[in-house]
Amino acid sequence: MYWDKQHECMDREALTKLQSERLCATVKRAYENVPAYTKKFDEIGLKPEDIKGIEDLHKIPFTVKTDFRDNYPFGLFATDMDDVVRVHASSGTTGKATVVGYTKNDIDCWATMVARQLAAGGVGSKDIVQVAYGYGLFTGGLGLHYGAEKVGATVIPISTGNTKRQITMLQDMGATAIAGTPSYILHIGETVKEMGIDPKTLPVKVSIMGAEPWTEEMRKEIEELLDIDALDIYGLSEVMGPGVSYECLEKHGLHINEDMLIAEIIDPDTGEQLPDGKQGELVFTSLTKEALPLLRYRTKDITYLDPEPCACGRTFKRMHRILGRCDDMLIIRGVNVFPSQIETVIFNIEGIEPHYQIVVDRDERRLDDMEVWVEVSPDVISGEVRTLEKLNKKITHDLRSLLGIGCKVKLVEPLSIPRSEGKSKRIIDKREVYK
Ligand code: DLL
Repeated sequence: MYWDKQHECMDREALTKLQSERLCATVKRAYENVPAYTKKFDEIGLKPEDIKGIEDLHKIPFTVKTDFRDNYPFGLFATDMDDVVRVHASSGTTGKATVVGYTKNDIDCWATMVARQLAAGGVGSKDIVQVAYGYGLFTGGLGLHYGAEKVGATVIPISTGNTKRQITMLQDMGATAIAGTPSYILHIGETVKEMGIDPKTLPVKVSIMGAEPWTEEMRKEIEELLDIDALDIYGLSEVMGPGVSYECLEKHGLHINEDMLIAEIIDPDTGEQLPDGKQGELVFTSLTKEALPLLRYRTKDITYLDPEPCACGRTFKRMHRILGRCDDMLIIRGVNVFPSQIETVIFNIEGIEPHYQIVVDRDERRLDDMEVWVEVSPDVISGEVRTLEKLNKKITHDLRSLLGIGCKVKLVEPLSIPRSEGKSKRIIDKREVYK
């Protein structure tokens, strides 16, 4: 099932022409309205007129996450705030969030992206979609919500958490599709099993899952537990939110919404463009975004592109599921966490040595569990237990308020965290999420 066959199955020549036209308009808009882009272009003597089509893309300087921090909160917006109807935010690398904005038209384009995903999973106006992504500054909840409304489905905006209630809703309201992070849907599936419910009695037939890395093994498990098709949806706030690319029922890579975005793969070390099929860092340029035009945004996600047409008939290039990151960002229960954020908290607290380690695993419910080990100074460790407890509470509290998720803190003796001679090993991730 297609939502927008005209674009999703466009021939390559027409698509390239459309991309080139839209690229020129985007470059002009960014250069004329966003001082950060004017500066980037002027510094290398590049004029918007020098960009005549996608063949000139490589001339454009990259945009990176720190550009958001440097222009916090609205400095990268290309429209008046009068035209911005929504903002979302995701984690920055330190204390400041990455803020993104949308005009009415941007929201409509985004909903179209998600509608394409839903239709590709067989979801239409007769369906009921339970949205179990978080609603709020995170783009997951509202992103799926607007896409589901666009296809005319009935939305259950339940948000995340309260698993038993999720299952009751699935039973009582008869949702035919569910959207959420793969680890959460897996947890729902396992709870269904524990409760002795036969998945065949649930009308749900498909799940739309993303926001964090997952594996083919997880797909099989979820499909068996809930007797459904499990599809991968990719996206990031800076570029739009969920729906940047989407899987069809062939389950063979994610179609990139190429009429609204240009995807490139680059060598993360040299910045050189790499040919289709070669693994590297994924980079996006927006083609329709009004509030926040983005030129060559480096996602830090690693994958490769497949230009072969898919058996489903869509011509949009596919990206392989995300294979890793070229930075140290972790995704814990769908929330992006940078070790530098943890460092910001820890280094601002007295009585602590500048040594820490982050240990990530899955708990008995298969949900992510993060523990931060922090070295305390010799006088604190030999002091009163009460002082240690207070310190632990303070770190736990400060981490929760900066990261937006809870984690356990373990205070350890001075010198107990291994010192390394090169790059310190800050993260021990036992989850094996990239395969
Ligand atoms: O996670 C948007 C989203 C919401 C996507 C719901 C899909 C579903 P951010 O919070 O900005 O946005 O995080 C973006 O999450 O750069 C990837 O590293 C990771 N990510 C997102 N989707 C996938 C996926 C949302 N399907 C960051 N597979 C991205 C692997 C994913 N990683």
